[in-house]
Amino acid sequence: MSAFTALVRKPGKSFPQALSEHSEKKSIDLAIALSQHEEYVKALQQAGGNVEHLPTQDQLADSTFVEDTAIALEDKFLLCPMKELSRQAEVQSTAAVLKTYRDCITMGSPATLDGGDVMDTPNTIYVGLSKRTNLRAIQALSKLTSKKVVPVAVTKGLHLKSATTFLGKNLLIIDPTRVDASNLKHFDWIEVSESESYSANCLALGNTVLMPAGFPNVRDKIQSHGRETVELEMSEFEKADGSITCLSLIIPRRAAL
Ligand code: CIR
Repeated sequence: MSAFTALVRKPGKSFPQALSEHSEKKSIDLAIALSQHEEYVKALQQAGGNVEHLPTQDQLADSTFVEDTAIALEDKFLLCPMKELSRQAEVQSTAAVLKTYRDCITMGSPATLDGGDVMDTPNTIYVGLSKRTNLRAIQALSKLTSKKVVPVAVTKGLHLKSATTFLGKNLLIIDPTRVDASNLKHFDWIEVSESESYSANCLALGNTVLMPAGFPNVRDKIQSHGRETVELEMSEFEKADGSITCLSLIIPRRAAL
């Protein structure tokens, strides 16, 4: 049996019009993005995942970033009340599949939440207070889980997980210039510099860490913690302000049963 299920969605025809503040957003190449997405799917499978493709949504430019649409809680899924109007229709499309696994709930206005702001760890869920996620959502989330919910202010960039991701066993990879890290000090850190900031978004799957290609120093540091790394070309997703975790919604086996 697979260790986890990963929901993914190929970029659709309108992906080059994705929301983005990246300076090269006008040069997004759909064909390259599709081939990078294929490699991403292969990496998920090689890490032991069962990959389920959601239907492609050609009209929804950001729909390949499925992580933002929902969160796997202990016994249910939370459908995210996304702030960006152009992204809200993505949620129902993800929900149609999630409902086949577990119950889905949501939270009402004025809460706004993107999955990219939710960093789950064994006992605590850290949630970015960001351009997309507000305090009302964090307060509402704390009533839906037995874990502690701790806000982390995002001072630069889109989401909390643009700045830091949890690699398991108390280890974070982090660019501390982008967040208020005072609530994250008890973790061990792999600290990346501002010029390496894009590599702070990694996806840990058991002992394997998926990371963006082009950061050899960061790769070596991750390997020095005994992890295997898989480097992926992410150029087209980076131009759309997206990174490694954004491209999948991971359902751990316990939630997929
Ligand atoms: C957006 O601005 O919503 C998308 N272009 C990028 C979303 C990236 N998602 C993520 O970091 N979880």
